[in-house]
Amino acid sequence: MGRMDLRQGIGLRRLGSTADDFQQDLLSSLYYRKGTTVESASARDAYEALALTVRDRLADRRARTAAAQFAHNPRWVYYLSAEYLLGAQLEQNLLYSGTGDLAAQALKPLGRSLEEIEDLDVEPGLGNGGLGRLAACLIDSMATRDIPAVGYGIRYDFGIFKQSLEDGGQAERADDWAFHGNPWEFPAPDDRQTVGFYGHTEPVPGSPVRKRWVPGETVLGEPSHMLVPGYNTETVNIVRLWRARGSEASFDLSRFSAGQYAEAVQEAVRAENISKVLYPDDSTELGRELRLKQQYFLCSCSLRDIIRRFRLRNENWDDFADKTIIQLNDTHPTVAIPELMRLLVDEYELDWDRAWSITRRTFAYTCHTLLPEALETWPVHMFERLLPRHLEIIYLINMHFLREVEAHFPGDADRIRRMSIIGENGERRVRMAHLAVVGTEAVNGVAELHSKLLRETVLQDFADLWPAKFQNVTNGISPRRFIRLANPRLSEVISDGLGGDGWLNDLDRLAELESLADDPAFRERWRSVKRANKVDLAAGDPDSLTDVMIKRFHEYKRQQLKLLHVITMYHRIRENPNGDWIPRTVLFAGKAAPAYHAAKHIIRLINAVAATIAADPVVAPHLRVVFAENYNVTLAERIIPAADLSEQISLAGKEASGTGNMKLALNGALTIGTLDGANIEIRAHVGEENFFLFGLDAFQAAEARINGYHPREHYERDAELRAALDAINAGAFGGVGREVAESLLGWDEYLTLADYRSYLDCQEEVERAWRDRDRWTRMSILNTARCGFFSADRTVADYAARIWRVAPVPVPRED
Ligand code: 6GP
Repeated sequence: MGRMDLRQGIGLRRLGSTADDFQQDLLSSLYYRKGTTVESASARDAYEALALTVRDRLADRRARTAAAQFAHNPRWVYYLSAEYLLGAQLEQNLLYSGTGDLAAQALKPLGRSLEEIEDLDVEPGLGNGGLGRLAACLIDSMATRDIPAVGYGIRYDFGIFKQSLEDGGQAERADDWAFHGNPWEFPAPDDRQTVGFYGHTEPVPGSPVRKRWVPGETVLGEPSHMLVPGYNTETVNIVRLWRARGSEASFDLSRFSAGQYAEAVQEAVRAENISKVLYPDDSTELGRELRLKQQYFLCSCSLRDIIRRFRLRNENWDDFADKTIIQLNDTHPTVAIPELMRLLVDEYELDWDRAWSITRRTFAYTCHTLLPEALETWPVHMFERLLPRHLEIIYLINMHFLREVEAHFPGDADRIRRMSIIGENGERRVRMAHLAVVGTEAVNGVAELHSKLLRETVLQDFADLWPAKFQNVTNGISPRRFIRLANPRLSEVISDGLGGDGWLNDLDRLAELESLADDPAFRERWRSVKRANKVDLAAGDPDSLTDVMIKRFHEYKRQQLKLLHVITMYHRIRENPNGDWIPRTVLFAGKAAPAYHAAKHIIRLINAVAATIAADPVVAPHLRVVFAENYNVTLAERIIPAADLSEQISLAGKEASGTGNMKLALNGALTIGTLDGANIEIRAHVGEENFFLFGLDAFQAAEARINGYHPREHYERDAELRAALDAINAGAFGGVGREVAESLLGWDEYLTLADYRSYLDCQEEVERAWRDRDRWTRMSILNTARCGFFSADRTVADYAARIWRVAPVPVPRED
């Protein structure tokens, strides 16, 4: 394909690229689209006009992308995810459209600075944690690699709750992120879909398999999309988000007229509740019908949209899987498997075997956890009520599947029970992970250890049956978001060192920094960047060791272990006030699921310890504990560049991968960590000598559990540990935290006490390294230089080659 100017036919003017052009367009947006003038524009008017002006630059590329991709009729990647943590859009889109400088210029006549305007840009917090941010990084990298892709998700009215501290404990407020509107979004009401729930099924005369589903309730799914630009390429993909609405007929005028105002809108409200709120939970199953409703809503709308897109260019169903790969981001969208079967068999009248062969080749599944409580299951009776036809289809899938198991392992009834999609221990439940493995072509974990543990433990029976199906694709992160945008100072140093910014699309090039690790002038610059970032963050003395633990609060991640270390340091400093202490700022940030009381107790105790230390004149000069409220992508971008030490201290065998560990290492923080998740691969890349390792490995942890673990033995044996726990129990920290101590001494599910001594010893090694500033800086540079592997561009290349089997479709430039 050569020239492509889609404006030609309609005589549309091309957007100019000079400062003058940009300014004109901004003023015109202000005037014609916001209906205001330079004189009377508010800051928000200026923000929206700027957003629209930047969006226009990308809309152009979007139109060319869609034309090139459809002309090519490729295999599309459809990423199905209940969560996306996209991060702030303005800074991203300025960078990806190369208009940052133009924008700063153009705002001047409005008397506004770009920083002031950027503060008005609200991050859509449509996710909880790692899985949601991974989705955002992967769609960024798919666009950057010119892979035709659409991300599908839910446009929650309320995203992840806003966290604040009240009396040192977590308080939650609703996140009405689009209260002022969202200028980045394009509504596409013509592509709305109708989704059914409840009701019953009826036989179809003459067909043993087909059924007619008569839903008892229908709601509309209305899509809008946001642009997902690639970096340094023409491609602009989209993320399409569904919002639930009642039908036009859902408003009951007669009831309204009778004064029954609430009843009049009841149906619409019930429909709209489906996309009302993101479940603030990332590990435990809530068991709520509304959540299953959300999942089905996402899947049903998205699949119909995918089929609509397929049929624009194709006719034969046998081509469907060659043109479509649907990646399931964990089990939340797994109901897409029986839904595709239902559409193919009941609506498009394909026979079962043909439909099943298409379905299986269309889906792939990524698992993001090892926690048994995070493996979703739904009560059969709930499924039956909400999705009666899907349950019938699941039974049929299960029947065929169990026959296959029986053929491979004749007479192994126990295995059949273990593998069945329907769990029969106690209440009968649908096991979504089993359905996801059975209905897909590939299953992957997100780090080497995780994939191995999936094969050898959680999904072992399935790996026995289909060894080739199981793969590993180690996670990665967007270098644009997490280095270039988050850390402009470091980016400049890197670009100077490497002679250009080509590394942003080819992160392996960071390796060229290695030769600079011994250059004193380069080291000095490296240090001054870190210091300046700490000054900006203003969390504490910029010359102190900035020790950060930023992630969701969960007992397996072991914020409580970090806290025991802090309490021990506090005791040591008090006992020896004139010791040669290394000043430290310990920074925590993260949210706890609102119903997760144990995690909330840990937050409360952190803040109580912080207050006690701050009020202690002996200890405060050496040690400061900070809890940064409302951790989100934007806050992560401020903290990560300022970190010296990255805490990745989960119990080995519990963290699937971690991605914060990658972000921090890439920004030159050194990791103290266990042999868990991607820590193992980070250590292998940066070198053992540049990583602080401690603790049990996954095998030892499992063994400790099997042999009968007694946390009290550690307590009895270790005087400093005893002092820390006794202090909590004695009420030394405002009387707070006894629940934490009780759980650690009582059962200590995640072997915190077993790893305490090893962790403290390792922290002493950290301090030895810190005292030698040149050694530390060298280690820091080498961490950055050797982490190129953790680019999400590499992750996407892996998925494309091994799981999706798709190739890039470049979008021609304008000439
Ligand atoms: C997270 C995992 O806990 C984390 O280790 C991983 O890096 C991330 O996914 C991306 O793969 N899992 C979730 O957020 C989750 O909700 C069900 O898992």
